[in-house]
Amino acid sequence: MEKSALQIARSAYQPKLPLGLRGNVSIKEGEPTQSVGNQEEIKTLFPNTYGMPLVEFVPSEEKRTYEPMNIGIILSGGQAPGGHNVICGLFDELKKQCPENKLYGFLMGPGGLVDHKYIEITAEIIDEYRNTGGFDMIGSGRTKLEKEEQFESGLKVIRELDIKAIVIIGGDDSNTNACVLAEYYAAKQYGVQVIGCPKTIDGDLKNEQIETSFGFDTACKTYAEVIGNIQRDANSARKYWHFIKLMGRSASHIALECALQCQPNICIISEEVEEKNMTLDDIVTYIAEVVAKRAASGNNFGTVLIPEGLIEFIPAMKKLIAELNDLLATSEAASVEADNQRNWIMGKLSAENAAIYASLPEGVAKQLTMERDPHGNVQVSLIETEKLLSEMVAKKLQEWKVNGNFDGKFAAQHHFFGYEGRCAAPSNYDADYCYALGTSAAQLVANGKTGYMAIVKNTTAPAEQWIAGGVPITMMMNMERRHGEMKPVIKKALVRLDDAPFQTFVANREEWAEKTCFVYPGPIQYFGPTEVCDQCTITLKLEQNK
Ligand code: FBP
Repeated sequence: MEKSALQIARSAYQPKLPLGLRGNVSIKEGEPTQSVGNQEEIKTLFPNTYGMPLVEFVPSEEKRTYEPMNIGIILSGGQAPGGHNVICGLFDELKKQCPENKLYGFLMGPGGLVDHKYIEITAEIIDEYRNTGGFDMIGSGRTKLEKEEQFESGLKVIRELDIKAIVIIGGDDSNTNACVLAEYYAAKQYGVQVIGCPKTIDGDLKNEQIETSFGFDTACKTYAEVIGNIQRDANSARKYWHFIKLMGRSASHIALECALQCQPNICIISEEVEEKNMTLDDIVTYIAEVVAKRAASGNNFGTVLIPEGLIEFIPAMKKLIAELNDLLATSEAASVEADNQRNWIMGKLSAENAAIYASLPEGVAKQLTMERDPHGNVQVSLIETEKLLSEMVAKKLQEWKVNGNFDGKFAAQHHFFGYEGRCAAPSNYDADYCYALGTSAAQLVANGKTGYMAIVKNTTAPAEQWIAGGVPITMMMNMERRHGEMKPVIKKALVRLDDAPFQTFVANREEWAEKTCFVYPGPIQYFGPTEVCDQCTITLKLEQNK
C-alpha cells in the first residue's frame, strides 16, 4: 500500500498507555454490581453474567506468566476512528503475554463469525494499520448477532481455531448482543468468553462507567475543522447561509460538540425539540427570526447546524414516521407502483399525518418512505433535512418580505458531514484511548472475564493517569420496548438538557446567533505541544467539570 509522508510518520506514533497497563499488570476487583434498571428481570435473563464486580488494572511488582490463547475480533456497525488501534492494542498485549498467542479477525462484521470468514491478523498486517482510520483491516457490517443458530454456528469456527474469547467492537446494540452471546456461552458452559468495546462516532454509548465512545473525538474534530472553514468563507463572502447537517443517527452529541467548538449562529438540538414539543414550523420560525435579526444589522450570512436525527424528534413527524413504518411493512405497499406511491400513501394515512405528509417537499416525503435499515430504522443519513429547513425558511422569509417584516437577502448552501468524519485518522486522544481499550480487552480475557466491556476512565487527565479496567455489561442494562417487545438493552445516552454541555450552549447561543462569534478550530494536529494535540472534546471536559 502506497503511503503519504504523514501516514509514514504517523504509523510510528506509539500510543500512550495508562500506568496501570504499562508493565506488569494485576487486577483489582470491586463490589458486586446491579443493573441500572429492572434489576430482577435483568438478573433472571442473565443468571451467569449478572452482578459481577467492576475491575481495574493496576501496576504490579510481580511478573506474571500467561497461558497461551487465541482471540477473535469483530468490528460491528458504522466505522469510527480508532478501531484499528483497538486491534493493535489487543495484538501487542497478546504477543507481550505470550508470543505464540494468535489473533483472528472475523471479516465484514458479526456475519464473519457466523459464516466462518476470517483471517489471522499478523504483525505485518498490524504494522500496516497502526494509527490509521477506517475499519478496512477486516471490514465491518451490521448483521445482528442475536439468534441461537448464529451462536452455534460461531462456536464451530471458534472450536476450529481454538479461540478462547471473542472481542466485539460496537455500539449499544452490538454490546447488548455481545452480552447475550456471553450469557449463552456461559450457560452452555462452552468456556468461550465474550468482551465488548465501546465504539460509535455518535457519542451515545456513555454512562457512569464509559466516559465516551471511541471515534466521537476525531469525528467531531474533523467536522469542526470543515465547519470552521465554511464559517471563515461565510464571513469573507458575506452572502450565504450555510445549512450543515451532521451525523448522529439519534442523539445530537456531535452537533452540540461542533457548536461548542465552532460557535455557529444556530444549532438545533433534537432532544430540546422533543422536550419542548416543537413543530417543524417552530424550528423554521426560530431560524427565520435569527436570519431576519442578522439581516437587520447587515449580516446576510451565517451557519446553521442540524443533527441528522432531528426529523424523528419532532413529535408530529415521529407519529408520521411510525404510521409510515406500519404502512410500508404491509404486503400491499410492496405492490404499489413507484409513480403512484405518494397518492397511495396519502390515501392510507390518518388525516392528521396525511396533512403533514402533504406539506413536505416531494423529495423529503419520498426520502421518508425509503428502505429501512436492518434494525427497522429510517435511514436518517439519507433524509435531506438541511434542504427541507432552508426551503421552508426561504418560504417564510418571502412571506415576511411581502408583509414588510424582512428586507434582507437569503441565499442558502447545503452540506452534509457524516461519512467524511467516520474514517479520519484518529486524533491522539482516540489513538491512545483505543489502544488502551484493546490492551484492557486482552487483560480481561487473560483474567478469565466474560460479559464485560473494556473501559478507560479519567481521560481528561494525561494518559498515564488514565484508569483502565472493565465493566459488566449487565450493569449498564435496563428493559426497553423495541419493535413492540420488552428487551434488555444498554441505555442509549441522549443529550441531557440539564447537563453542562447543553447548558453552556444555552448560555451562549443568543450571542452567537446575533453577533458573529465564529471559531475556526483548524485541522487535527498529530505532532506538537500537548495543549494542541492531546485535548479531549469540550463535551467531555464539561461533563467531568474540567
Ligand atoms: P454506529 O452507531 O453503528 O456506530 O453508526 C453510526 C452512524 O455513523 C450514524 O451516525 C449514521 O446515521 C449511520 O451510522 C449511518 O449508517 P450507514 O453506515 O449504514 O449508512
